[in-house]
Amino acid sequence: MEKKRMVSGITSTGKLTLGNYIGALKNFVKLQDEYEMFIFVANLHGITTPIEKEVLKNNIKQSIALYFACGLDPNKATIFIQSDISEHSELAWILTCNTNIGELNRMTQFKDKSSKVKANNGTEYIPSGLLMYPVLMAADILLYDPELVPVGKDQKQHIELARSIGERMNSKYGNMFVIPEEYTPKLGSKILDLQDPTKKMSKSSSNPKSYIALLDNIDEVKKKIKSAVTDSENLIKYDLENKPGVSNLITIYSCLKNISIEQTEQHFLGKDYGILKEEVSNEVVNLLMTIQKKYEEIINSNMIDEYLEKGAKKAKIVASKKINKVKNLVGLNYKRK
Ligand code: AQP
Repeated sequence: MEKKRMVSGITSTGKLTLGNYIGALKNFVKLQDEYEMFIFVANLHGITTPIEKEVLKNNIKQSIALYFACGLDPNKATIFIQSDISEHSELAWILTCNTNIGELNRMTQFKDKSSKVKANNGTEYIPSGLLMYPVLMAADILLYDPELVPVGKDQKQHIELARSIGERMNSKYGNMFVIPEEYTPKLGSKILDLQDPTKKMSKSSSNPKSYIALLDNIDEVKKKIKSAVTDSENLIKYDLENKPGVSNLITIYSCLKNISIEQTEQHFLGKDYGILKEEVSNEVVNLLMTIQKKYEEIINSNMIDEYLEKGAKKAKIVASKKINKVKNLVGLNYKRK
């Protein structure tokens, strides 16, 4: 039986976090046997807001090495760098011409991120990439005809947009794209900021204490978890609305132990926040030590280039076939009917 296809990527805006691991990478690894996976480093998305050249290069290399260190297998999944497959940008333009500005203005992430840019530098300068990036994301997806797109909660609206654009193109031009469904993990689709647990843990946060990077120094990680915001109740109970900090620690523990929230609550019954933090810390540290050991082996070898070449070749075959079909259907190839 043919495997179902999945596609996903992680933006190279910073150092990959525990949120990226639990919400994305851990699931990619789990699903790579069952699905035909296309996983890329979203470096074109990485330049949406200003970023130093050397920082970007470093983020790309680190991300790829971390994909492998976390367990993605180049013999199972097709792993590549987004900008190596020029069809992503080409399709993004064609989709842009079939998208309304109103649809993009409504995106919650655009509203959030554009208001942050304004607040940070006190000007009205908003990079147009912030508005347009969901269209590039739609292209990233539709190019590969996946049945499923694994995403965290915050990306749901963008998947909806990709579906709308795909459906619009299909009804305008004929059978162009497979319309994908989103795949959201039941648990861990939104790991929260350690200092402000009303927000998502984010790699581009200006406060390093608010996130755990997979390559963080182990002592720093312990300190970050120790100083994670909780509440004064000293009751280990999952209640996202009233106890977001504690609920976040419970979620992290459950995801890393592969147990349910109820099992975690049961485990910590009658214990205090000190114990909760200590045990969460032990789990995170064990995970990070394993990842960091593998990362060191990979980053210092020439495996990365070899694997990427292999991944890009496979991705290119699918992407070039699709872009040709799109160009023909849109009428860009004057020789084709
Ligand atoms: N905190 C999170 N909890 C669960 N899942 C998360 N993801 C990201 N943060 C969390 C999931 O990881 C995948 C790749 O996301 P991304 O890095 O491309 O973009 P993002 O969602 O915008 O993540 P960041 O860290 O907040 O990026 P920046 O700082 O650049 O804006 C997605 O599946 C995402 O849901």
